[in-house]
Amino acid sequence: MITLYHRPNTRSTRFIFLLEELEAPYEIRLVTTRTRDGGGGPDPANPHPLGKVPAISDDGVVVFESAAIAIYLTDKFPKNRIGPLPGQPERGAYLSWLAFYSGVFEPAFMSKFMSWEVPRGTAGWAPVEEVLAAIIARLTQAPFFTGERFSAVDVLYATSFALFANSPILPRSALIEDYVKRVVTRPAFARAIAKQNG
Ligand SMILES: N[C@@H](CCC(=O)N[C@@H](CS)C(=O)NCC(=O)O)C(=O)O
Repeated sequence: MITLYHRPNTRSTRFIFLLEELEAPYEIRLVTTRTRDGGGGPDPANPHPLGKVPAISDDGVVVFESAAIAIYLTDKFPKNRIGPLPGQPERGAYLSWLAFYSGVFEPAFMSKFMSWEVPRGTAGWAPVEEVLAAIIARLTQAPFFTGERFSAVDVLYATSFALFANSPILPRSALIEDYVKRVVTRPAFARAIAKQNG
């Protein structure tokens, strides 16, 4: 049984979406975290080393950080083919875009949000415009990051894009809007939203 350490309306909500897609047995454990306004605080029950969400425990095996949790869960629950497995050709794109999400995409948006100049050639990420161009190039070739099939990669990117939909830090793109629609109209997304308050 998977335990998801979760706080509503945070990055952990999309793991309810993923668990629903996987039809995995899971329970939600609501925890506190620090909040944007300086309130809240880490929950001693949460195994994430920084007290962040998401984290999961699989009968005592702890996994934290979104990309790692995505890989762990899709490897463990392969029935619905939500993540390419080792040996499948799409596995390369799967791992690459998941790592890109944590190491490039999120820092790029945070840089833009904070108006930081990205020291190109030194920072491990790149300006958001360049990152978005790479994503648009990928989604011009195929409907999803790994190709023709929806995967956990799309859970991370599409829910992030949905969050930034009306923000000036995300330039408008019909291609991205269509992509987000393809993902958030999935029934598992609606189930996740219904369940996210515990
Ligand atoms: N790098 C983490 C980010 C997780 C994260 O920052 N989560 C926020 C909620 S959206 C959080 O728990 N913040 C509380 C804190 O920073 O202590 C991941 O991708 O899983």
